[in-house]
Amino acid sequence: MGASNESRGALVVFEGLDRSGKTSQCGKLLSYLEGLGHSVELWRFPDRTTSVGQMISAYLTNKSQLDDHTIHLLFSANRWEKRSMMEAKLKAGITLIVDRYSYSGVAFSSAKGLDFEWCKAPENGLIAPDLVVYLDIPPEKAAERGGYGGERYEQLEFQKKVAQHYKLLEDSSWKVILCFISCH
Ligand code: NYM
Ligand code: MG
Repeated sequence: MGASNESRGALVVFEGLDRSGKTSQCGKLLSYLEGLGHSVELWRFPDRTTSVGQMISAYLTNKSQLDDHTIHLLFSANRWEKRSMMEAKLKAGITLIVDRYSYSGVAFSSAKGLDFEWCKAPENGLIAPDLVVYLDIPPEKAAERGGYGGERYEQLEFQKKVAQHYKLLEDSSWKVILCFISCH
C-alpha cells in the first residue's frame, strides 16, 4: 500500500448484511487512507452502471424476474467485466476499497438454496482480496436501522439465512468486526 507507483495497491473488501454499515465504513476508510497520502478508490458491487448491472438492478427492484442461477451468474459477470480494470488500478498502485464482492455473491445465492460449490465456481479467477472486513451485525439490529429500502432480499428471515452462509465463507483474509452495539 505504499504511495510509490512501483508498489501494488491493496484490495480491501467490505462485506456484511444489508444495513450493516458497509457504505459508511468504506467512506471512512477512504478518507483516512487519502489523508495518509495513498491513492485510493471506492468501488461497489453490484456496479449498476453497466448493462449487466442494469439487469441486476431491475431484478433487485422487482422490475424483472430471473431464475436464481441466472441472476447469480449475472452478479458474477458484473465482477468479471470489471476484473481487468481492477487489475490495472492495483498495478498502478491504487488501493481499492470495495463495497461487496464474491462473498456477497455466494452468501446471498446459497441462502436461497443454491448449491454452495456451484455458487463459488464462477468466482474462481477473480482477484483475491488482501483484506476482507466483515461487519458482523445481528440481523434484527440491521433491520431496525431505519428499515430496509424495499429491494429484493431485504427481509429479516432471509437476512438471517445470509448471515449463516457468510459464516461458512470466513477465511484467513477476514477481519470480523462485531457490531453488537453500533457500527457508527
Ligand atoms: N448481492 C450483491 C447479491 O445477491 N450477490 C452479489 O454478488 C452482490 C454483489 O445485492 N442485498 C445482493 C446483496 C444486496 C443487493 O447490494 C444489492 P447493495 O450493496 O445494497 O447495492
Ligand atoms: Mg442494499
